[in-house]
Amino acid sequence: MSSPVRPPDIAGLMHDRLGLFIHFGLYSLAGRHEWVQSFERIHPESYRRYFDRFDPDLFDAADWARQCKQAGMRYAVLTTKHHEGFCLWDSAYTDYKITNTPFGRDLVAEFVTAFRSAGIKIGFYHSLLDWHHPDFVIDGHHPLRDSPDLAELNAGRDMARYRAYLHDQARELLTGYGKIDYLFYDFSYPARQQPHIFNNKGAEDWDSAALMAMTRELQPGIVINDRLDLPGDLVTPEQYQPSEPMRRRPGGTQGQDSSGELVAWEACQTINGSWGYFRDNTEFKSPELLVRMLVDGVSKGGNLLFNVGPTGRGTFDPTSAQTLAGLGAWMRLHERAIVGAGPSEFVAPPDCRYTQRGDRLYLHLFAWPHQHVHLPGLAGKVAYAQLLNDASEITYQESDPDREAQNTSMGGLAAGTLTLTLPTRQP
Ligand code: FHN
Repeated sequence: MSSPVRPPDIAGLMHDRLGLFIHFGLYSLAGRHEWVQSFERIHPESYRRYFDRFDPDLFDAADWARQCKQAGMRYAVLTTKHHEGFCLWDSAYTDYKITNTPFGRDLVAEFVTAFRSAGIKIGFYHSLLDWHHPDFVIDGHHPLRDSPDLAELNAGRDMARYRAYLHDQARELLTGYGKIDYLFYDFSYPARQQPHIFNNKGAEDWDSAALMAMTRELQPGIVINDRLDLPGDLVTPEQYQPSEPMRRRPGGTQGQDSSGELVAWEACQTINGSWGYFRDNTEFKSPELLVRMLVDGVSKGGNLLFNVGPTGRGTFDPTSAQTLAGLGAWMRLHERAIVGAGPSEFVAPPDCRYTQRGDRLYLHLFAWPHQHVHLPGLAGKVAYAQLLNDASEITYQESDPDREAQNTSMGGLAAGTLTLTLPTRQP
């Protein structure tokens, strides 16, 4: 009888609030999207040109970890294998792996060593799709989907053999690299979700129940996402910000309604519109926008996982590096309003968000200078107020209960985040 599996450490991951997503693979050499093989229907023999030239000679896991930590990020999620099927570790189950390229090293091992020694939690992204594997049944996403001999190609493919490969590789990753904190499997497209895609794939195709059980058994406490076509430990909205705290509807589906119980969620977001390195994409989100997305997310009980797609040389491009550095400059002064913080019971004023950690209520001003900010419901509850960035005191007035609704008013604000100490405890 195996020992009971330890529950996932969801609270620990949600405490961290901010993580780094890293999409790196052969597509990084194409420099125009991680789906380039599918979008351009590149035949595997032609796509081999990237494998033969894959040599990120400037890759330095310690430098990635340093930039991640300086950005205030507490966990990182690396693509061990994306849909292209190329493995960033020395897998025993395929030759389509990084150790057979000119680079020749196990990048996953170096990532784990460097990030763990930097005190950053380890997350693995692992693709359920595999456009390289000979048994993966060609579907509506596959690069060979328009082949004239599609039926003949699929006749020899065996998803049972593919499932064994999928589980064997997951086991390699879950047993060969020490403690893994988070597994981001990606992604399922059952007919009910993507009816327009032929040869859909869902929980049965992956044997998701067995994959989740194995994951939990091999990595006690690991957090698993919600893309195995089964309910996960957290919900992972992609490229959008939920407008309300997320809830799990009866029956396990997730969404934003008033019925289900609150559920942990993590929004994954690109910083320039592309997950993989995209040379010609200049549409970067500013550090200020990333801060607002982060504050907004935490105010609704969620995490933010911001993505970088390293170049084919193995570095973060200059704009991505600058963006992370700008986020880190804000986090250095405001971390306590984010890490370990969450939603408040109080309703924030317009153009503001509240995050709360214990007896500290953080008022984030998204528009200023505010000449006057009314804080409904806080009259008599604020013991002290200061700007978070420099700890300078903020004076405020309590309204007269006989003359108007109970209000605490802040005058002459000029900066982004205030710390309001709620009970009568002196700071
Ligand atoms: O198809 C992938 C995509 O390339 C990227 O990895 C994102 C990240 O969450 N997941 C899938 C799309 O939902």
